Amino acid sequence: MADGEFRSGFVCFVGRPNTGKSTLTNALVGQKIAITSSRPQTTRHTIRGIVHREHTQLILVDTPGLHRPRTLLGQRLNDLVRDTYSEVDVITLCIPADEKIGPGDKWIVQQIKQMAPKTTLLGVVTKIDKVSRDQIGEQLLALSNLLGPECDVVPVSAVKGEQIEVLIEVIASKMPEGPAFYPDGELTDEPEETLMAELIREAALEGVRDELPHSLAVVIEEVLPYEQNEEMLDVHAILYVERPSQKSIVIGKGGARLKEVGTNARHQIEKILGTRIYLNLHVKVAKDWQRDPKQLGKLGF
Ligand SMILES: Nc1nc2c(ncn2[C@@H]2O[C@H](COP(=O)(O)OP(=O)(O)OP(=O)(O)O)[C@@H](O)[C@H]2O)c(=O)[nH]1
Ligand SMILES: [Mg+2]
Repeated sequence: MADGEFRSGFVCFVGRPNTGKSTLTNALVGQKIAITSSRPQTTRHTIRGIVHREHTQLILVDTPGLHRPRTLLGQRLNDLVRDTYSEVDVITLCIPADEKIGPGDKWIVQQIKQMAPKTTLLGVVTKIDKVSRDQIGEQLLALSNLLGPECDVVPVSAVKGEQIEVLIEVIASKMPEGPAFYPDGELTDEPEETLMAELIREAALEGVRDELPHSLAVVIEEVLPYEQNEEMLDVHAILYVERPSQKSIVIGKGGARLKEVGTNARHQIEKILGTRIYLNLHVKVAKDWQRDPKQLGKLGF
């Protein structure tokens, strides 16, 4: 890049659920702004992260994983991702190094080429720390065949921090010239309440199985100054589940699980906000909210 030339723009990360999009977003931003988990379909809204470098500013848009939807929530999440195609300069498809490219990936590429035929498409092989060098090479070739010869492919490991700066340079090179969109130092445009709700959901996801991760939603009810200590915040949150049986699981014997979730979430929130908090968690049942348009509306979908 020539001296003095500043490039800026938007790039979204898309891919099947659980392919490492949010972990990569956090690694590129250099701070946790998106929650991650080993369960598919963790991300439920588009999250903007901002990367600042001397000659570039990249606005990353992390999106929910794309899959064949089984609930109204699933449909809404897919629509949300499709909406972002038209708003970005570069679309980056994430494929994990340790999984074969399949029909789900081909379907996503078809959709992108149909809906955003002129947008620059880039391929990323994620989680390269999990496989051998030979396997990385094979996956890069397979991804290149899937996308076509005009698209670059880049291998990365977000967990090991490998190739992160290389990926930033490759994305920056595809951006138009233009000024920064966000002030220096701003890492996300997520409201603090959303960050708090997400960190609570992440803590609650830890260790639960089957359908429960999908049934969890978190809403921040109130944030007040803490009465006994003005420097602390008093945060009231509700964890919604879909059935009474799930409520008992989340609360645990004598409230033990909920307490642990509260402690873990509190530590994470305090780290990110830099403020000490008092966290009140309540669990409520919102019957089948994933399929109910009214409930979905109330929960912000
Ligand atoms: N070993 C390894 N694991 C990774 C890497 N990146 C992500 N993971 C793991 O893969 C799992 C899924 O990561 P996420 O970042 O939540 O995936 P996602 O694509 O955002 O998932 P959805 O939001 O559900 O679509 C988590 O358990 C991560 O720790 C990586 O570079 N190396
Ligand atoms: Mg995610």
